[in-house]
Amino acid sequence: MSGTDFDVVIVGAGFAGMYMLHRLRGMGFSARVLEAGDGVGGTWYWNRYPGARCDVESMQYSFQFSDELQQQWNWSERYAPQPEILRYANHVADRFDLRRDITFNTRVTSAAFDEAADRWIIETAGGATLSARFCVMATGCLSAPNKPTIEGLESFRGAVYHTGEWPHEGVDFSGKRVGVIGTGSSAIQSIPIMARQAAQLFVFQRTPNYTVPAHNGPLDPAYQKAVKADYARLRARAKSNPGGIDLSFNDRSALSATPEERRREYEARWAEGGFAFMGAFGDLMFVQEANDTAADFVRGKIREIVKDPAVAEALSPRNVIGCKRLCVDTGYWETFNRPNVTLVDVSDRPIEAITATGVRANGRDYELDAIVFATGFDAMTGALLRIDIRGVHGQALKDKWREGPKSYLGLAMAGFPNLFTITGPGSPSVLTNMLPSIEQHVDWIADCLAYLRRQGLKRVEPSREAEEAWVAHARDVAGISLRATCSSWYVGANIPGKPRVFMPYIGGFPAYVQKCQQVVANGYEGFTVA
Ligand code: NA7
Repeated sequence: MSGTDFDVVIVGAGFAGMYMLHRLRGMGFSARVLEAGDGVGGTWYWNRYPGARCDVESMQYSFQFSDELQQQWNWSERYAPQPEILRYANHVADRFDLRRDITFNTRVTSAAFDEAADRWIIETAGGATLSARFCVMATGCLSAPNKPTIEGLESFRGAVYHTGEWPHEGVDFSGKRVGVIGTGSSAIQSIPIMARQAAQLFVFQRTPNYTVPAHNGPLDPAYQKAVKADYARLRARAKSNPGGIDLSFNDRSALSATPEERRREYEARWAEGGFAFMGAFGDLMFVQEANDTAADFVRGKIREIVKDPAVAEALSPRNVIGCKRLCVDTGYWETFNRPNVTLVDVSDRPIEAITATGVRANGRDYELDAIVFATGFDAMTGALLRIDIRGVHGQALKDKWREGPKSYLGLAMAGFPNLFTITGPGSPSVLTNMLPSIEQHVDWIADCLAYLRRQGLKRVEPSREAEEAWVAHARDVAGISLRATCSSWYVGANIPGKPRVFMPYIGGFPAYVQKCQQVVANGYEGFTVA
């Protein structure tokens, strides 16, 4: 690393950090990216578990800031697999010559605001200290793995993995007895593949989850060509939808449709595959009875597919569909028909212990050679709070966020001048297609820094009033949706002791973008600049 003083230090070299660097460089700012891994790609660098794949279609889960890039890159499948997305991230890094300003294998441990100098002092695990006028946290929403403490884990003599920290060389489960803990998206993607390899697979399920088929396959070249002929149109349609994804939405109420009309609509969307399922009716996420009709349909599918009625029953979720993040799978339910797969329901009694030879649950010992923790992440706040971030008067972010994250627009925090978060809590982030959300945040931050430079200003910080108003608004909007009603990682329920606050902004991408634009049009309304 040459030099230690920068205009901007960016933490993280995932898609957010990479694009932030590209923008800042283009504007003549000096910037340095610090990245814990030894390569770019963030989420797609770490999550190398079998079957890892993006649930947003590949033609949409990609950068749009460079038309050349989106024209020249070719995706191979409808939903891109992790290795291909990682190749794409590396291609972006090479194409825009990003690596020379990225320091790899460098984990940031602290960031403290020096009030006298209006600069951030950033320290790394390796003992380096950097200073920067601005600090941008591009640390990701799902990047701090959740590793539950289960008694006896250290005594286990077999191999232990976490889906979010998968070995780069891969894992061969051939002939092995494998236990998977968790049935979230990572588990649902990896279980069908691990089941084909392992001698025996035991799935420890605390809460059954909804998943719909992906119907993945090779990307139709004609479709790819048609999109590229007018990519802007697809991008614009996507951005006009709440999730920033081009999906077909049906505004009609599920309750105004006849049972036969509903069945037809759900069948069509089940056949189409993916998130479009939740666009079947306009009120699915707002009216419990409407949601029940979609949930019943999926439970019916589980009963049709899974041959053992007791297993089908245990796999059937009872909660609101779409409340936890809907999963998209390839052969998940079918996997439970395999003779080498056993569902272990730990919903009534948590896993009792991990022993030297396996997992003890429901009074029984399951002998295992390997345990896979598919137990998710300390979402949205975890990666930020694992860094000791201190603002004015030495206030720690973890103290400010003791009762849940507070920010203005998920972009900046009162008391933490010149610090930005990309897709931070309080922004649409994980409820949207991350790539356009990342681009929108990066562009907003870049414009803000350009504005400050033009005005000869050194400091920007949201006011407490603006922050409080945004937090209150985000909470009110969340209350309208059924999404805030269950124990999901959106509300921090998966982490013991984490405050229960609905963290992402649920008002939708278009409304959020409009608000961000209005803030700028009104001279950075809600921010104090100096
Ligand atoms: P998730 O969706 O948080 O899933 C984690 C799973 O692990 C979930 O089924 C949890 O059950 C389960 N879990 C967590 N802790 C335990 C313990 N202690 N015992 C048993 N089971 C446990 O993480 P993913 O990695 O699958 O997906 C995260 C996001 O990445 C996903 O939503 C997409 O946006 C991409 P629970 O439901 O909490 O009862």
